[in-house]
Amino acid sequence: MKQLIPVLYCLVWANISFSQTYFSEPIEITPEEDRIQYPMKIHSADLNMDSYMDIVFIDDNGPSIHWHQNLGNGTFANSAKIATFSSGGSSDIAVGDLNGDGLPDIFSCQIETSYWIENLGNGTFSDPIEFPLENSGNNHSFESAIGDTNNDGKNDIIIIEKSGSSEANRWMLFTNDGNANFTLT
Ligand SMILES: [Ca+2]
Ligand SMILES: [Ca+2]
Ligand SMILES: [Ca+2]
Repeated sequence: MKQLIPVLYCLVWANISFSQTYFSEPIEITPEEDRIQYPMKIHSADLNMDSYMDIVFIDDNGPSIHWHQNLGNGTFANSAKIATFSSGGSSDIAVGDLNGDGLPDIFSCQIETSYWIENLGNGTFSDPIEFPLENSGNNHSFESAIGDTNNDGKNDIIIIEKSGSSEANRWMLFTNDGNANFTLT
């Protein structure tokens, strides 16, 4: 057993030493002239279904949603605007197929009214479609996630609605009938 201990030690040391992951130096995605003032809430998703993961994010000055198309050679296109909202402020975005056509759509959690944006394919998107969520009083929707919570194969939406007090904060689940018709559960 005594002879085994140094061997085991070496094996553990070697495993730790050679399993580390190293990353390259940061690569600048946006040229200086393409930078926006208030970027926030970034997501990675293949929006145009070309097998390359694109980048989608919020510009809180507007507010609006933009994406960088992944050009597939380690570079990204300049940002292109997907949608602009007339009022309120953006607080979060989530990405997932909401209408069952296989194209990832975008959910935009706005402080006053929330929306989803249908992915029409080939890097084009619908106008924002109002989401059946009525914020009231001091409550505002702040965080969101898309996922199939009841395992029926249709993506649902989870929203955190914040208020001024912990008692009034709400975690809400909206189930999806598969055609982007949502019901507060
Ligand atoms: Ca892509
Ligand atoms: Ca879709
Ligand atoms: Ca579901």
